[in-house]
Amino acid sequence: MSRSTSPGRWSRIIVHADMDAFYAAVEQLDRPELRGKPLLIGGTGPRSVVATASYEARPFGVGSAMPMGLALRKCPQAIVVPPRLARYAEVSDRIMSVFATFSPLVEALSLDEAFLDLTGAEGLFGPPEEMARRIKGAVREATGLTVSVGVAPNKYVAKVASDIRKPDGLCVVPPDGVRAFLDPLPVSRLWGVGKHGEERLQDMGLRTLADVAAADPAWLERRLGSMGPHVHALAQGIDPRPVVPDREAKSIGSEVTLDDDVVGRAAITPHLLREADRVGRRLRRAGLRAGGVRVKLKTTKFQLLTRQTALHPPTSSGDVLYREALRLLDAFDLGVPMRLVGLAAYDLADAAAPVQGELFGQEGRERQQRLDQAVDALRSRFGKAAVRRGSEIEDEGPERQPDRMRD
Ligand code: DCP
Ligand code: MG
Repeated sequence: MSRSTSPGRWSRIIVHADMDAFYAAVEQLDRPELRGKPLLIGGTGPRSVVATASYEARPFGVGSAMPMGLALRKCPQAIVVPPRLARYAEVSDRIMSVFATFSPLVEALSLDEAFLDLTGAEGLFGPPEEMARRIKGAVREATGLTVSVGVAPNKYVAKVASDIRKPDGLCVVPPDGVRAFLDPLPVSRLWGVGKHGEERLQDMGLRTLADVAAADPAWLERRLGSMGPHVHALAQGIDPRPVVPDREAKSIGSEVTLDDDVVGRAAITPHLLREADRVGRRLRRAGLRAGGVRVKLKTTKFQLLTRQTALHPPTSSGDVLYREALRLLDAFDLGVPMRLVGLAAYDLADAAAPVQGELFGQEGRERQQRLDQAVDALRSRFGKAAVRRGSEIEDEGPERQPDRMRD
């Protein structure tokens, strides 16, 4: 059967869906009096940062990760709303269930975004644009919220496409339109490059993706190392990575490409702590315990290094993951600069299942569980910054160390 689809043949149909101003949109949904108003979601403490800003606040130049104080100076009329993570997780579950009605291949990247592989699903949902419309409609119906959707032949292009017409965006990039779509975009649109990489590309006189695509690959590799072939492929719209469904996921991981490369143990540990906390929360939310933890580092030369260890007993505690991850750090050569720090929990099992051979230490484990639950509850009421661990406080050095609470 030859279907003459004029926009070129779709080898794959990949959708990227990303909720608009997610935390802020949920607050406006639940509290109608906040609709149409500039909102900053976050705490108000001296170290608080903005989790997200409603679209009404964004013209003032505020957004995610900005210190709250600065955001309030830029947009003094904004209403500050503390985050309610448990509620966002609940809405997220509903969104992911909607996605699951479109494809068995759904890969969630965070609470509010996912890739869907809809290759071969035209018979069910129509051509790509119709697929996107249906997904947006179904999310709106299930949650009352808007989602921006990009459809393209691969993940990278779909992700850029979902972002480009936000909010409530719908952007389809057919196979023969990929180059024209990417060409004029700035190099900041490249994936996994970070601020440093972006500056290096600028220094090399490369401003747009067309510049990168047209550059000599050997020269790119000489100047950028293994980042060269990576950016050259992306700039041409080439990205063969598959959509990996989470339900089959054998691990729960979290990682960040850092804005600034880090060297040495002391610079890496704060990132590891954050990732361990995040993975612990995700384990607890999913009702799982991990029988192993893995640390992943990527050097600035794109060399991927991993070390892992089994956990006895299995755990869902961020503290325990962090402690074991710290021990794993000893097995790395930390003298080279790193661009990515990640942590994954693997060997996952239902947290309700009994742990074999664990009679002793039960009490300590329950105490740790209660502590973790209390931290989760506080953070969902007051934001991540509300509760900090002793190890985070130590990282600041003695001059800023507050009085310790006695245990
Ligand atoms: N988030 C956060 N801290 C960040 C970035 C995001 O806590 N540095 C949270 C708040 C966001 C949610 O994750 O609402 C989703 O992140 P997005 O990057 O998708 O941002 P939004 O959904 O808020 O806005 P957009 O419409 O740009 O997607
Ligand atoms: Mg979003």
